[in-house]
Amino acid sequence: MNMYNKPGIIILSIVLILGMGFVYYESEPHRSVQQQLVVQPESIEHDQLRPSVLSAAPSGGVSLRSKQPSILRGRKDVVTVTPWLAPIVWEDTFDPELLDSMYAPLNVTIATTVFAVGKYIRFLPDFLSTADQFFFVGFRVHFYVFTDQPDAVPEVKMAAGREVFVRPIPSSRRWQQISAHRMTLIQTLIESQLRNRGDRQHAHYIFCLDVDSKFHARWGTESLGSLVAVIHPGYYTKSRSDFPYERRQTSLACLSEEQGDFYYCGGAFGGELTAVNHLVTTCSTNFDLDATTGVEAAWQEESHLNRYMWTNKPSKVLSPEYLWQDFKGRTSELKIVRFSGVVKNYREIRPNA
Ligand code: UD2
Repeated sequence: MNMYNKPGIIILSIVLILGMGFVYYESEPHRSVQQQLVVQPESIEHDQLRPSVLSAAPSGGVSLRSKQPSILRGRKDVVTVTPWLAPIVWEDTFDPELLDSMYAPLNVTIATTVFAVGKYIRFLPDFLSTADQFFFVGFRVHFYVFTDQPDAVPEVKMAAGREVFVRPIPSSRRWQQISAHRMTLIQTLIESQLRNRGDRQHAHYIFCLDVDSKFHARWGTESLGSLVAVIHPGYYTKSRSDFPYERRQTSLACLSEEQGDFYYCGGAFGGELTAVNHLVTTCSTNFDLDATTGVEAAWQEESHLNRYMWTNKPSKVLSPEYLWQDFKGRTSELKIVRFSGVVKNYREIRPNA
């Protein structure tokens, strides 16, 4: 090389150094769990799943019909968008038929996890049969039932495209452990089974739901998004300093009184596989790291989920219609209950009260 190539060599070296830095950063076993501090917008993967009216109406939109939307008329009694511009889904904020027709051509599969360990197996028949009636009706749904009693899983007749897969897991003597360990098992399910392997993707979206609940009305495509959280019915009128977040600084789930957006449910969350995998991996890693110092967050994985959602804002937020509680009276803003926790006797049903 002669003198004249000097600037070229310098530019080439800079490009190489930047490139190596980028590869190192992306390959990242070195990235610590605390580095989830970046607020994540919609993932790229979501773009590939974005529903399109063009695909819904091959004739160029002529056959597509829907009510004229308005930016002046609509719900005024509730907030329908977060400060980071994610929709908050309430009844009468979306057109179910339009959304279904937009998602139908994408041929999506929705994986759904539910855990039924010990006496919680009794909730499974109602959960599954009501899910068949109301949960993503007309779409392919694969239910993954994790249980210590595979033989007790009921045979629920389901519509075409809807299947139940049983995953045997050990029982536990601590309900906290059952509840919290779900994140690790969901991570394994996504990584070993659901993700793209070769030419086959076993699911596009995943929802993770509590079993002691029933569906009462539509829960459908309006809930799809990259990272989806559900607002807990018990705290949406309260100030964040009163949320039952983990407050001890010794826990990786800690949120101070000035932090947190909403109080989200541990009993329902979901989204695209990649985003949910990042969530469950982070939460289970942080839960295990806490355990090494003898700390268990106030509400186990729900506390970690809330900490996660503070720094990784959900791209879609579902209103408490999507997880109500049967013992709670209806409030005026609640026009519909889609999914609700049944009344249960904790002392009788849990392995440890
Ligand atoms: C809340 C959350 C729950 C979880 C928990 C804190 C809601 C509606 N529920 O509910 O998701 O975050 O706080 O840990 O947000 N399970 C069994 N067998 C058991 C115990 C639990 O299968 O013996 C499973 C089952 O799927 C159940 C889930 O774990 O639905 C959560 O347990 P829970 O319903 O007892 O928790 P709970 O009511 O405190």
